[in-house]
Amino acid sequence: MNFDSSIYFITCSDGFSEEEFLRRVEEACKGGVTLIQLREKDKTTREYLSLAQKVHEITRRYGIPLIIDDRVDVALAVDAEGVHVGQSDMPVSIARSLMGKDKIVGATAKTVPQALEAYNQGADYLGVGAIYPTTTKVKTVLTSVDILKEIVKAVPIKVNAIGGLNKDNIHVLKGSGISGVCAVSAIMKADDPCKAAKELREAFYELQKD
Ligand code: TZP
Ligand code: MG
Repeated sequence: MNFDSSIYFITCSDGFSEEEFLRRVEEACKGGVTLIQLREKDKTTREYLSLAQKVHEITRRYGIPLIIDDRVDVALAVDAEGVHVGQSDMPVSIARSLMGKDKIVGATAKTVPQALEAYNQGADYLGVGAIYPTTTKVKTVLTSVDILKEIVKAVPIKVNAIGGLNKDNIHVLKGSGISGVCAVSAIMKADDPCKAAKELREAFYELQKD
């Protein structure tokens, strides 16, 4: 599937009512995010499924592909456009065979060998980071911009940077060859998620200029 990973918004519903969470997701869509990942760590399967259906109803209206974090079953159940797997989740090859060739399969990679393995197993894109320390709950170590650049050179698929990124710090990624930036807090926790998405978009396109 063809997709644009340039402004990849990863959600986190912690601390929001469902209504407010869905409002923020829709505002981010209005602001021009190009890809959305539903990322929930503490929900039951039923809760995850229910939220995924509601988010998919929004993203469909905006023509933005929805990626489900970790859960191939949830992705298939809501006919999401893709799934994202980390290093402790289902291997990319199995996720790919379950999702089929037309869906998007993304993977987390922090090293060149991990990136090559994910690519060889059929990943469409990689998320690489954390570039900066992040307050979004995640067990992660930092990945340098140099490693990010090596990964971009090593694989022919889209590579996105992730971790603590916002409109004011993504300039460090200039010249790295990335296809996009992933952001949770910069959009999710913004006073105005629509404006935040727009600003991140502008900053990213500024970065892409020669
Ligand atoms: N993987 C590496 S960093 C991260 C994930 C899921 C979280 C990024 O969140 P934020 O709020 O954009 O730093
Ligand atoms: Mg995961």
